[in-house]
Amino acid sequence: MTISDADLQHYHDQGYLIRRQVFTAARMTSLRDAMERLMDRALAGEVEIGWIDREQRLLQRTGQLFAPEKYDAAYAAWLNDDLDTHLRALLDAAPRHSLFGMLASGGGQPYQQAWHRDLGRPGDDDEETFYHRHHGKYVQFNAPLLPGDRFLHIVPASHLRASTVQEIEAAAAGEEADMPDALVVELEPGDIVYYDANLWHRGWNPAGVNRWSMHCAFWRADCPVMTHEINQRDALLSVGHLDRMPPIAREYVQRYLDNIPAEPLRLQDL
Ligand SMILES: O=C(O)CCC(=O)C(=O)O
Repeated sequence: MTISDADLQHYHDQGYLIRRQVFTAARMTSLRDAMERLMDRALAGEVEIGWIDREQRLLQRTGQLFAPEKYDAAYAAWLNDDLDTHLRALLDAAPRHSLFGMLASGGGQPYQQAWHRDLGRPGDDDEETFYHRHHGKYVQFNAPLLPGDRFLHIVPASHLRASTVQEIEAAAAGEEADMPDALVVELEPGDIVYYDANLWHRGWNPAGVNRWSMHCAFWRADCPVMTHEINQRDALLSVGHLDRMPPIAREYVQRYLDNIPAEPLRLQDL
């Protein structure tokens, strides 16, 4: 489960790192079972989630899986027992919770994102400085629970440089985009791709093939919680909620709660 120096070098140079077969089949089953339990609870009216097709038990992308009504011990056990080692190495610091969710598609419903950088500002004068300022302080990942996940497209090594004219045009072209040097990330259950969310990337599943991919983000503990993360605070503070978590996972959430400033800022303003 370790991240080697060569892995770190690749992650920082290329803006992404694929680790293959680092989670057991049992772990994957435990996470799929958690999703089945979430759908059971939703069908029983105990929690609200979005549906692609309720009758076929096809849930939509869902976020905030650490909130009390969506929480499942399987997520926290995964973070506690498997992910923590990777995240500490990639961030070179104690990580804090930021986003914990799952990307989902299926039922033939197309899912076609435009190329984007999550927090970026393509074309701005200080674009490159902005990326350098934040790189390494946060990490995002996709980890598929279903086979044949070919739905994340990236432009390797695009995370620390200004966008080219062709990239900005490709982003504007939406579904018609022709992105130079694009790479399809090919993943199977047990694999994970860590990436800098400012890498040019898109989710691309035009045929609406069934997809479940855990999609989570973490920041270094000393990075203050920002406006896009703040809406989870009250739910995470629910009485007794933290007590349900194993120690390391609990610390992730506690570090988030401990680092909420009086006036959260947007990342763009940090
Ligand atoms: O679908 C994916 O793998 C990428 C998702 C994404 O980039 C986003 O929601 O911003």
